[in-house]
Amino acid sequence: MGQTLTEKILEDHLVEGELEPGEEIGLEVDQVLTQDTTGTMVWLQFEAMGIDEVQTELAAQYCDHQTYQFDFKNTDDHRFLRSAAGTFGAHFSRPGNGICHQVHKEHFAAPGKTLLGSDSHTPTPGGMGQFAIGAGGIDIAVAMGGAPYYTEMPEIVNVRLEGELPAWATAKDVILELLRRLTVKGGVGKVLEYTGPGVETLTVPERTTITNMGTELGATTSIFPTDEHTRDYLGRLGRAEEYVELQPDEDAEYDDEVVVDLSALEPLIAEPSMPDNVVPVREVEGIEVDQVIIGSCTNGAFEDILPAAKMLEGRTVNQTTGMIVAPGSKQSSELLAREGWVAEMMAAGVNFSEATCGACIGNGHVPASDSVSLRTFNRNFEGRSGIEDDAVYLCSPEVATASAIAGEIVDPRDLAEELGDLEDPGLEMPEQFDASTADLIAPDEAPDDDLIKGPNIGDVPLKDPLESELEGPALLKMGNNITTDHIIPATQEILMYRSNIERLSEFTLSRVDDTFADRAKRSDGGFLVAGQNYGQGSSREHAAMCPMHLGVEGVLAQSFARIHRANLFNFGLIPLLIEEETYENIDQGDDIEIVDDVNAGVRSGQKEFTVRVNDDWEATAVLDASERERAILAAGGRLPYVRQQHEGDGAAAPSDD
Ligand code: MIC
Ligand code: SF4
Repeated sequence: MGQTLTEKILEDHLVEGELEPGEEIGLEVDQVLTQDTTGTMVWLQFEAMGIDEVQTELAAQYCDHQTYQFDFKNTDDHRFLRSAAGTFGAHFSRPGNGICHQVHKEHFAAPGKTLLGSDSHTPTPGGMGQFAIGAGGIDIAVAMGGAPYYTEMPEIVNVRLEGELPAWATAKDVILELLRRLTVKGGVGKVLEYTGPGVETLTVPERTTITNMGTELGATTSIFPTDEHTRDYLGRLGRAEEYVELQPDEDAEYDDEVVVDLSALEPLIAEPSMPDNVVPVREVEGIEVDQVIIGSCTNGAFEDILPAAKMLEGRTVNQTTGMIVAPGSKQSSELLAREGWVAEMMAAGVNFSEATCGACIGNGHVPASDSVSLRTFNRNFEGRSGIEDDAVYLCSPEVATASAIAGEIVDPRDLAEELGDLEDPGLEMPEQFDASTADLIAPDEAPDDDLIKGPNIGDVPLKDPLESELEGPALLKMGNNITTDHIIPATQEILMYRSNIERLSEFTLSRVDDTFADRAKRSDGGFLVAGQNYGQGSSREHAAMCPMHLGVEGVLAQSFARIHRANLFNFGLIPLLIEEETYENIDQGDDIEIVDDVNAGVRSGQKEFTVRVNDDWEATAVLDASERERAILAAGGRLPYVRQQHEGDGAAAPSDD
């Protein structure tokens, strides 16, 4: 039987386990990336493991999420990160140089290699044939120490692309169409592997828009084969020698198949406040638009901004609409500036931002109250833009620009008909992505060789080993699809405490119930109760670390998102699966007791635990975990576990198996 592309790359990197869906596999990690809001914990954990130097082929530290400094805290974080990159041997991308996924794509992403990143959109370079996975920070620290990355072998879905995109339909519409069909939990436990004749009609930047936003489906990763487009793109980046041909076998067998006819697509848009709320743009035409932003790691590259610039040539942005371009990388801005496009856009009424995540997580450009914001981003979770009652729509740069011109949501096909001289700008790349690398510091050029810790850099929180008796109230009952933005919001006033868990914990679940942190602190332990897909969204391990810090002992949910589930183990919180009926019958405030000896049960491989509620009724909760995950949980989390292993076998930390 032939192999899928995923199986080929995984087989090349497999150090433990078998490539059977559901089995735990250990993978060799070639590259890692981390960013500023997850990176401080990564390096503090790396330091705590006592390793002197990064062991992977390549490590890169980006400063992208929080580049507007409101006081010293984030500047301290950035200085610490520069010093950590220098001390331990990682590339350092200075604040303002761009968003990790875009800069990584430009400089380091390589077909056939594995990449692990402490950001959920790490799968972006899957569009160039890289097998890239998002994970929690401690997973990155452990991988940098040379240990394999363990995960469940996903099912492999064949996303077969047929036909060719018609005018004004874009790569963004391909992924929005998949979200419309599969929903935000449709990809959990799956790799989406793109095949079919439609693949060769898409350039690499189009493919990376699709793989980037595959994260919104909950997928482990998404990947395209490599071909002449990949070779061409690497050539333009000046890295032609890194091209490797990667294709699935013709008789490869997949676990499932989804067919998308590109020629049947039209401009689509995700309505507030979930990326799978997708409808044709024509269905929402006429809604007044207050703000338009082009940017983010999904559609913030040179190739995404240029179409907007072309559409705006000789035109202006509507007077009641503010338009911002936030480039994904400084390289993109530099190239656009050299070709004169920045000036053209400014003349049309566009404000140019520095290359940052910024507005994507409510850091600047917060929309006005009761207003509509159209963004080319990947997430529109409620409140993420920095204001609670936001109305954020997600769309392509073409739809965003057309709407900025019209001042209301408009399908560019209709605007083109009305204006008579507006043409689909298509996608154009520079001959060479030839720009300054002054903001990228290689390990052998690093100015620091010692860690610089200002007052904002706290300690890594640690938990005691798992107890035998777990009992406490249901501290909070939540619904389906609770995001990590609900658990630990990422907006400016909160983001600045990412290195200070004591302070950050005060914001835990404040978006659901602002009395939660206080109540949890005062309670002697307790549980969180949730519906389906708990913890979807980001990789931020703070969403497990902060509840742990507040004394939460476990989460009872109908299902978990992949990265958050791993983070719960990594911080010693037991993730238990409950049936819908149990979920329905538990009320907030109910007393929950796990009847069994939890520590012994977790260690011995016990799957079913009895949960007694209010000393009145009982239900079964399931711990679906590998032997390794159980050992981590019993130890009180990953760092205590790694230390235990280290002490146990005398090996250089981190021995993680
Ligand atoms: C996001 O898009 O939600 C973030 C902010 O990039 C996060 C990382 C973080 O919370 O620091 C992610 O995607 O993992
Ligand atoms: Fe940054 Fe937004 Fe991309 Fe996350 S999704 S990496 S916040 S641009």
